Amino acid sequence: MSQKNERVVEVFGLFIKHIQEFLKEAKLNHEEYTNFVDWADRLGRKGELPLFADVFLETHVLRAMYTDKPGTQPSLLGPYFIEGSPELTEKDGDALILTQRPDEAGEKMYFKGNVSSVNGQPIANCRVEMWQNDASGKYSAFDSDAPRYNFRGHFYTDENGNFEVRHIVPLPYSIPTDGPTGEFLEYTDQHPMRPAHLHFMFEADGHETLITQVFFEGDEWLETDVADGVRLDLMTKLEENNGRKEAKLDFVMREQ
Ligand code: MBD
Ligand code: FE
Repeated sequence: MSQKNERVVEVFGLFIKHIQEFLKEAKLNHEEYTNFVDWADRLGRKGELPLFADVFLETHVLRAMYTDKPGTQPSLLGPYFIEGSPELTEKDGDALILTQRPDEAGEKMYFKGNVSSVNGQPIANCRVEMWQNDASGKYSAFDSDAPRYNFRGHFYTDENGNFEVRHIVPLPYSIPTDGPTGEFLEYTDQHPMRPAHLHFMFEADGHETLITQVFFEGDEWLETDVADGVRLDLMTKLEENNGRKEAKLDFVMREQ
């Protein structure tokens, strides 16, 4: 980098200043310091830095940016998004079927959404990306035997901003506890659970990309989500209709 970017200089300057203040305030002795560096080194080597950051830091960035802003609250992108998902084409009635194996475990559900703009207009042809974990709590492409794009896909809203997807009911699950992130949870006396959730990313012309999650009323981990990703406007309710499990939620995108 030949030309220094002022913003980068500012951010890294603040980062080192606050790390130094942390060392001072915690009165770290030398042994504690080397233990801390060792922990951080193992966190990186195990590939858990994105996990750790998204669980303990990402929510604070989003709250600072979006609290009290109009439109649907963003939530965590998290460490388990990958590029290149297939466009969904197969249907069950009106519902697109989210990529899955023929004998996929889990309880079938149907999710209906509507995407509109803060100006009140429905957004047609909005690109909707969706991903979730499977019935064993795993995200494809991460520590999972499932095909790379299992439970990942994208599609477009209709002329009224509507979409419908058939997938499975996501389950509450544990972030990995067998590595340095798990150690941190023990040191800080926290459980590793996230409430069940669906991931969404909405992209539409003239609008800010909306990355968010959907949560389910009654989930026992809503109040203590280890990643603090729950927002009031991201709650849906799983309902039984003619023997079908269904849920729905409206999403509102901010203009650019
Ligand atoms: C997840 O599934 C997730 O969505 C986040 C934000 C962090 C860890 C695991
Ligand atoms: Fe997730």
